[in-house]
Amino acid sequence: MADDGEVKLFGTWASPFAFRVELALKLKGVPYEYIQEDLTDKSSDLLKYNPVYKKVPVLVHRGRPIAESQVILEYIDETWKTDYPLLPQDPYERAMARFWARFIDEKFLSTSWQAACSSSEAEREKLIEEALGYLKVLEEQQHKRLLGGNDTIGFLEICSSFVAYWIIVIQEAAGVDLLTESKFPNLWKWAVEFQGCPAIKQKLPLPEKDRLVAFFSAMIEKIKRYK
Ligand SMILES: N[C@@H](CCC(=O)N[C@@H](CS)C(=O)NCC(=O)O)C(=O)O
Repeated sequence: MADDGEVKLFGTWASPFAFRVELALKLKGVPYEYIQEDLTDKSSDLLKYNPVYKKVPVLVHRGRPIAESQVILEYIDETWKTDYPLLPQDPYERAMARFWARFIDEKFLSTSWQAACSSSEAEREKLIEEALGYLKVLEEQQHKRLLGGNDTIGFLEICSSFVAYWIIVIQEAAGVDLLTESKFPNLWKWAVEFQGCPAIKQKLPLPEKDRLVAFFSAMIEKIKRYK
């Protein structure tokens, strides 16, 4: 694909949100420059481009910044209309993809991360119960939509990479049990498929698990110390 103006992605290697954007750019075949941020010492460019949240990922296209991974994915899909659409063409299916992606971020992701970082046993148990409830919803209703029985990776699958991979890493780092094969066989099977999916292996391999576990263990310990 021709270079459609300058594209820069501010991210960091362990971020599930930056991974989403990088995978979308790779699937679309959009050339970009990756700027690796150190979140303990954020660059002045990151603070300039995302003054509201001061977080990665930020996509800068022709000098204009866009923050928030789901917003960025939609921008990418609308800007680079290649033969690889990320969102479904059908309006109802498109609405469903957005609905479930939002459910994953606003419900499961935030609750499971709080559970991983909680230093109070009682609070942690409560959050684990809540997160398991969200997984039950995904297990019963959602695994069929994910991957859809083929190797297509679209908006929802990209956003679901947190469930298919990062949560398995984070729960190991934090010593909590959330997504397990015995509790959620459908989701587990789908997560294994997702990790082995050729499109991911070829375009953007998932970050190495041991390295991620070590990274998140250290991060979780640090967060607990400062609570
Ligand atoms: N809702 C945001 C979440 C982004 C986010 O939490 N990024 C983390 C890295 S995984 C970050 O930059 N954290 C830095 C900070 O909180 O100071 C998205 O979807 O992009």
